[in-house]
Amino acid sequence: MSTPDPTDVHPAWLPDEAWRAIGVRRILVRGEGTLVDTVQAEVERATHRYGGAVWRNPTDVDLPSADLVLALTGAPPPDSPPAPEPGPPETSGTLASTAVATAKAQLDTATAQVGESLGAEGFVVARHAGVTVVLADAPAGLLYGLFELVRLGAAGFGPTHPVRVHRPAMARRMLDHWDNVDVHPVMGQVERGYAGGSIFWRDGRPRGDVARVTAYARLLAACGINAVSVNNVNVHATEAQLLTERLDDVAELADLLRPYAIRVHLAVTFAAPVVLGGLPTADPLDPAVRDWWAETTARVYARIPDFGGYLVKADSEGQPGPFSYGRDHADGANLLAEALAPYGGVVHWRAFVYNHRQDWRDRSTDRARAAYDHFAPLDGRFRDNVIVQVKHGPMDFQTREPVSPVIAAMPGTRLAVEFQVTQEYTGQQRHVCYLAPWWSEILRFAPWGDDGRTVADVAADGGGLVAVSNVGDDRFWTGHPLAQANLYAFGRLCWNPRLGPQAVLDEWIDLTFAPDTRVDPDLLRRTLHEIMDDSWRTYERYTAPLGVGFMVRPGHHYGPDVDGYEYTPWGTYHFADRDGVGVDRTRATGTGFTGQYPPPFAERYESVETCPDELLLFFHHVPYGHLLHSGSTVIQHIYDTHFEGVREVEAMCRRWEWLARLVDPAVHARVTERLAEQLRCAREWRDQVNAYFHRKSGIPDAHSRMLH
Ligand code: GCW
Repeated sequence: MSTPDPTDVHPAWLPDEAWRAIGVRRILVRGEGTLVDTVQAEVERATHRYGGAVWRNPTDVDLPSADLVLALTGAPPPDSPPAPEPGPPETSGTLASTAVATAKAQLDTATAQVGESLGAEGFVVARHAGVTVVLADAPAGLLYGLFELVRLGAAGFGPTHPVRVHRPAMARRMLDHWDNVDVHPVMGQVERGYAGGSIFWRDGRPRGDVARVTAYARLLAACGINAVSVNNVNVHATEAQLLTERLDDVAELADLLRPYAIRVHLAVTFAAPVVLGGLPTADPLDPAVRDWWAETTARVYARIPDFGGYLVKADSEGQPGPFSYGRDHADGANLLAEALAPYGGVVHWRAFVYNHRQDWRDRSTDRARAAYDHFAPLDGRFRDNVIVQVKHGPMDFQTREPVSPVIAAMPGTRLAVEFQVTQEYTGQQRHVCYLAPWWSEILRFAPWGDDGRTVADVAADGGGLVAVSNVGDDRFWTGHPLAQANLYAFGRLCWNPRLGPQAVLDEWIDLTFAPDTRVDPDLLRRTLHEIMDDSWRTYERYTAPLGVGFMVRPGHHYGPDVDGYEYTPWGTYHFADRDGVGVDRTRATGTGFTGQYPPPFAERYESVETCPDELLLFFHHVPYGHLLHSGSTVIQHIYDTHFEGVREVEAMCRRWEWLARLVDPAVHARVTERLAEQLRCAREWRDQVNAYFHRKSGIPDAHSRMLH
């Protein structure tokens, strides 16, 4: 692959045009610190372009009137008006000072009512007497407030509106890069990466692309991400050294991400005391091992004082862990947590632990059960700076899975929920698959019943949300330009999980597709919605049916291979025979997995009567003639959805053609090329899945279509 020209990188959701409404203002910036410096630099860049002006911490009383103020609440307001009394103050200061004082008074009233302050990252936006005011208690809040204004665009400078308070739902909003430092012989530079090389590393060294990493940091801050883990959770020999002799490489990245309020985390190997420290053991209860982690961690913080913490994949898919020493995951995680605690760091300890050397003949072992079986009994034993990081489903980022029962099983543990923005199982950024509707469904899921807490609540009270990044050195960042929307949406849902996926898509469209290229803005918006809103369900329709999962080509996981994983050790089976298909995970006759859910889901999933159609084959083995709630039989549903899915992709292709004159030609060309591949691949899925089930079942299609 040729090296991309760094000047040619797509601006994603921060094109210059998105700054126009801000860039024409006369702006006061109030406050001190690195992040306020960033705010100033950002607005200066915009005003240079669009003709506005910026003043930082002005002291003179004769300030020119400003129409945008970005201020820390602790900073003295412009020309120091008298402290506001409740209600709009009667000051004779400039309009800007009046607006700030008014916003502050409104804020005080609002926070008194809610009983909460803005916190470390919250902010308010208000508009009063022709002045827009962003106030924050802490610098990060000011930065997020600025990006909210970017989102608002001209609407942020419209008619007066009262103070609006914004606070993130999740304290930590994290992306994990599965980036290798060395190119891995099988997995390449980025494991499960579909957007070229790593933006951090190349061929065993830091890539040193300051502009690219800074641009990335801006994009992440603009959608609310505040933590990044910079190397793969499968920690190989070179990557292990990032913790010790190659710590400077990590520090360089931390320096680039810090101005955008992003903290660096590092994936470490549990065997580090052996492979890096030369100790004979990594036993978590061994005092020498504890000392090694304490000393090593002290060195990390001496070099990177705001280091976020460690991320660990242990006893999983060949990674070392505490099991080698007869210890459990609480022993392992607490060891690292103890070393991090003095500095306020956290350990993200992944719950993705299962037997990947299963005998397919063994019908009693169920991979879906594994995370719960390993972790639920440990609830209450983890230190409070341990975050158990749970994949959202019990298997592995399939197109459809139930929510992981672990999320409801560990009330005494801080949990983070892990998503996969990189589209390993959802079309690998060659297929359009807008994932926010899927994530939104998961985040709104209430495992204890409709009146109970949701997955988002559990994450918000615990360790927040994490996702595997989909970014690489591709000029569009994500390979498929429309996959940028997934990254943007993940950040926004971390900030506010109640946002509707379509509203988030609107934000992304407005920011990304600059208004002056829109001949017909409504056509562009409508068409993108038509292509993207339901694209996850379209993908589901032409791939593995009814929640059964996998059926992908082993190894690279792209394209259909119905039996590809059927007789492998990975625990990913569908058990199709001539009579039926699906995995019996009931308590009555199957693996008992349904029993890991609290009522009502233990009951709802147990019965074929109440199990939702879309998860039927995840929980039950049923005959092909089984009647779904939809009124269709399982076999006819398989045929119908596969034909329908391909038709929907054909419609996507046609719709995208209509946009030829409305979007940047380079974006248009790239998406066109990807859609052609999506269509080819969707047809392949349709024909292989339909032919497979036709041959197995011998049941013809009710509509006599070609089944091959
Ligand atoms: O889905 C699997 C992927 C592996 C990945 C693993 C994990 C980083 O195929 O490539 O390893 O999940 O989540 O650890």
